[in-house]
Amino acid sequence: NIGPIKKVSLRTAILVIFIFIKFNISLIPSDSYCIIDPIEEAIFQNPDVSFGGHSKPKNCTALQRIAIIIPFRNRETHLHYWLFYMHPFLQKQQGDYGIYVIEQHGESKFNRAKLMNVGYAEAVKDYDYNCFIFSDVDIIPLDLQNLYRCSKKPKHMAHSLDKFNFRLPYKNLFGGIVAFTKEHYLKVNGFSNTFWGWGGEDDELFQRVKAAGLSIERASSNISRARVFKHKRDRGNERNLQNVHMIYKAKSRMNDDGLSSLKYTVISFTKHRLYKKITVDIGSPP
Ligand code: UDH
Ligand code: NGS
Repeated sequence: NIGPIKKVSLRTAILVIFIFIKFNISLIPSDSYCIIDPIEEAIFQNPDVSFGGHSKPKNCTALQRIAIIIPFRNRETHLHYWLFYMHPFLQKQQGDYGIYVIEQHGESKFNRAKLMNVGYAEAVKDYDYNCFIFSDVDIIPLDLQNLYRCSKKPKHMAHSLDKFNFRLPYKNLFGGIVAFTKEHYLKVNGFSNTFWGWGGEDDELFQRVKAAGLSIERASSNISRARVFKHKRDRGNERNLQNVHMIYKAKSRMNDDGLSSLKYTVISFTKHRLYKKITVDIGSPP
């Protein structure tokens, strides 16, 4: 026999429990189990990657030594997810590879192309790389058959993206991820250093490839399917319409603007557990 007050509190307790179950309410704050930084998991899952982000197959010698160059500023979360997905992927492909994150120091307009050149110039000082894969931080391949390797021709690797419904938006697109042998990257004198802000530097690289008498290749769009992390346009990387005019002057500029004219100051080298970060001052637009 329970008293009327106890009866009311029992009824209230049952009602509260019912509401919690019905509306899926939890007393544990949801962020306490959602915010796990993928870098922690990536470090845990990739013990064979050496400090600074280099890995190579244990029982054979790879023919290609691959530097993966990532232009970077203020995209930590994307980088951590990229490392989480890509280290296992690259190891399964038995790659002999190193990850270089090239961070633009300061607030001036972003220059993706110049950061790529810095990545090349710094990576060759570290190891005898013969293949260079220049990749955005936000693109993840979906099929292990998509080989992160160089080919006989410069290779475009971001032509089958979810954001374009896995179709090529225009024939000469050469953005997102490209792979060059050392010989070919030197032949085109790298990217131009003069594309500040968003747009066009990849189109200009395509023109350089043509001007050097080379052509590009793409693997089948089925195996090249890739996901792009959704994001807003970054501050400091606004579209620069002036870049459009420079694309078709690639041939006349190619020898003087690129690796041959590259100038920058290294602010810091940091060997992280799964990558090497090089922070650089690359100047600002004239
Ligand atoms: N990047 C940075 N930080 C920046 C800008 C660019 O790290 O502030 C790097 C990063 O590797 C990125 C790459 O440069 O993946 C290319 O830049 P992006 O991702 O901004 O270029 P994308 O063409 O997207 O992929 C343009 C913005 C589209 C916004 C659309 C909103 N719906
Ligand atoms: C073109 C840009 C390229 C860019 C491509 C795809 O318009 O740099 O769109 O961009 N060329 C110029 O601006 C001249 S995307 O839709 O992936 O953001 O790569």
